[in-house]
Amino acid sequence: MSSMAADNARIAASFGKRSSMIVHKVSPFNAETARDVLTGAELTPLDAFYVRSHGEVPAADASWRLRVGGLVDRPLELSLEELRRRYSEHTLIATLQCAGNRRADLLGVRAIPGEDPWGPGATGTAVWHGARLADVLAAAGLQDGARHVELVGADISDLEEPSRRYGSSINRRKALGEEVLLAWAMNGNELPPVHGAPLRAVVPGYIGARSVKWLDEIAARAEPSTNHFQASAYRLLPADLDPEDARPGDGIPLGAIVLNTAILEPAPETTVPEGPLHVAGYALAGDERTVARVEVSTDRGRSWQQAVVDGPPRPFAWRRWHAELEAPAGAMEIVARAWDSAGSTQPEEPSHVWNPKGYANSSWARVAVIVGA
Ligand SMILES: Nc1nc2c(c(=O)[nH]1)N[C@H]1C(S)=C(S)[C@@H](COP(=O)(O)O)O[C@H]1N2
Ligand SMILES: [Mo]
Repeated sequence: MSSMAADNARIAASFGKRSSMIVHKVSPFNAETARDVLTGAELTPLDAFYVRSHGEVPAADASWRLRVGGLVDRPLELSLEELRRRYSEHTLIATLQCAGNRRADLLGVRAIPGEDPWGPGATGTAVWHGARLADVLAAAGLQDGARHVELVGADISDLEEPSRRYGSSINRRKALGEEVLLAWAMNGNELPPVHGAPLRAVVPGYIGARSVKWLDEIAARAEPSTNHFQASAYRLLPADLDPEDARPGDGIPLGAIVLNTAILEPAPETTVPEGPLHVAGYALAGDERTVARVEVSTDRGRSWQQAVVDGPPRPFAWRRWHAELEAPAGAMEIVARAWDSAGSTQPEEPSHVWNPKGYANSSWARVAVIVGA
């Protein structure tokens, strides 16, 4: 192991992660899951689940309470024990995916200063246990004027001047969806510190940024959150706007995930033997849509072959897929695209979706390999 790889392994281990994690930043710790782990199982193991954090993991706080306020009739303050006792526990398999997933492919179009080159591993699927946000809001008495629900965490991001806690918001319709959980457990284990212990929001079908970790405040509001991560970051700016000139409120605020797929196997820029070739990946649809079909092509989309898609179609979780191709000797590009339950499919090229912060790369998955000796 090189000394850099050894350093990364040591840092990953200090956050409870295995050594194959691809570390993008040490402080705050940001790391993506290796391709072979994603192909390996429907549920991503905890020690390999990606981490995306904008500030350091806040210190555990024995006096932690969840406060629910804003436009509600009965503000609440709950310990974890009270939350678990008063509201029924629900279980859901849901995929988290960062809006920066597959940004690396956008970097080939034009530079994206200040953002890390995430590959296809800024995503993972877990079984979450928690209370429904809708049940807690019902107990608090959500007022008619509350059109948005703000979720605030205990961590501080210095991206804001003056520094402010991480926060985000979702609209009323989503907040009342039965899939949105206040989760205290992940894959049957207590929520790990780096994933938001003691409590995090899980907003299935929405970009990861809305699933606020270290959650301690919920506020019903008339307007979307003014927090940096709602008003300025995680917005799709037009391609011709310099992000330095962008003002809060510019661009399209990202909520629902945009249909996307990734090829995990074979790995890019590798040499594979001539003959039958196993291709595998995942696909994920946004909000309540499901992945209906996945196709692969080796002639740049002139003809397509159906992939075998695992599991029944269901919202909020990825569907893993695989296909067996015939690979003739020479250079080959494999592309893949998904279709969702609304009949939408994906744009062809990264340049078709390039945006100044490099979010929501929904373009065809592409992997170039050399077949043969
Ligand atoms: N409090 C807080 N919540 C947060 C973040 C953060 O930095 N602070 N990052 C968000 C982003 S951008 C993503 S993609 C997911 C990542 O969740 P994970 O680290 O558990 O995989 O958490 C979201 N929730
Ligand atoms: Mo993210």
